[in-house]
Amino acid sequence: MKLAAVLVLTLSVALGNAVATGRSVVTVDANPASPAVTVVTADRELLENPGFETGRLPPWTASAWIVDTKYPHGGTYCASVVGNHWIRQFIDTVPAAEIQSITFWSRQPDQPAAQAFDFFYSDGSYEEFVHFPQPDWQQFDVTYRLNRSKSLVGLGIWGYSGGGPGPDSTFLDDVSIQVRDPRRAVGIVSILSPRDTISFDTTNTPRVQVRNFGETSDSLLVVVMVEDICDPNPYYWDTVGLFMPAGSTASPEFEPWRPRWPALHRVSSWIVLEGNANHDTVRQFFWVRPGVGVAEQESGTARAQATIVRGLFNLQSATCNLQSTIVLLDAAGRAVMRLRPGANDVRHLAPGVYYVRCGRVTTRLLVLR
Ligand SMILES: [Ca+2]
Repeated sequence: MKLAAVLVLTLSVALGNAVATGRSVVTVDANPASPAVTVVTADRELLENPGFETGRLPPWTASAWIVDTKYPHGGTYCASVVGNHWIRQFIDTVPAAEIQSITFWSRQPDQPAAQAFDFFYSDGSYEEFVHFPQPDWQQFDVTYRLNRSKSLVGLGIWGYSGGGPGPDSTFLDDVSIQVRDPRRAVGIVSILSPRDTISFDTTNTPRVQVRNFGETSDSLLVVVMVEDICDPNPYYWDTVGLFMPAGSTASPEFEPWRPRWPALHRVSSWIVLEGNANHDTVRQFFWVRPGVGVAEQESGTARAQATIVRGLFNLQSATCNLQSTIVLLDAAGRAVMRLRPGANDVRHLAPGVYYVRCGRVTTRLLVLR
């Protein structure tokens, strides 16, 4: 069986950061230009023991053919015969129109030689054709000989008699009848929520739009994850299972979540589908802005407090863990400057309310002239 995963992901994100002037500018393109579509196609082999690697003939049936280790094309074994005898395998009935390919490898060292092969159909008929193998292994693609208006139930291949002076030997290996399963293609078209900006003190219900672009119904899992981009540990994720008819669109909702602190966040969503090991992901940035209650936020490690500052702000280790990245946010939640432990010059800032964000702790700061 051949498995191929074709993956398409286009996402445009521009993230510029200029701190030299004391103001951070972050430009976010929140809308992915095209969906992440996961395509899984698979050709399925209808024959059993197609290369004779069980070391035995069944489920092939044959007249005089044996399994041989002398000249295998692939693996350890092939099938061989001396004389004009048949080997056949019958399969579950399959419309010939759905067959992707019928191929086999054959060689007949004693030249000149010919080889007949038969297609057996569900209406009881069969059609026989002849071709001419060479002394060395050669692959024959006989797909074009199929009668596409019928349904196939079996394949037969023959040896020969009356060639050159040597024994009338035929060797056969790696026979294959492949059908293509319906194309499976599902994609996250967009992340509907959260996007752009949400308020710190509101509850958000993540929603994504998913479409089945494929040719068959499909079952899949959709995952949504939310993270603060400065924090390596995502703090929310949820999974929804979907059954989607071909061509359908769905907008599943996920468990509601509440932001823990104001910051630039990222929401990611991907599809878990059998045959898709890569989990192609759509990502989208959004802002969590300080809400009304941000000044009163408390955490287990530090208590929110209002600090009045003139000119210099002395960042104390009691305020937060100085190993963390510490950022000063303005009232709208924009990062204004990065703070260092000790004295920070904030004389260039306009008077007003600011917030010091350190890891998961946000502290209110009042800057006066
Ligand atoms: Ca073999």
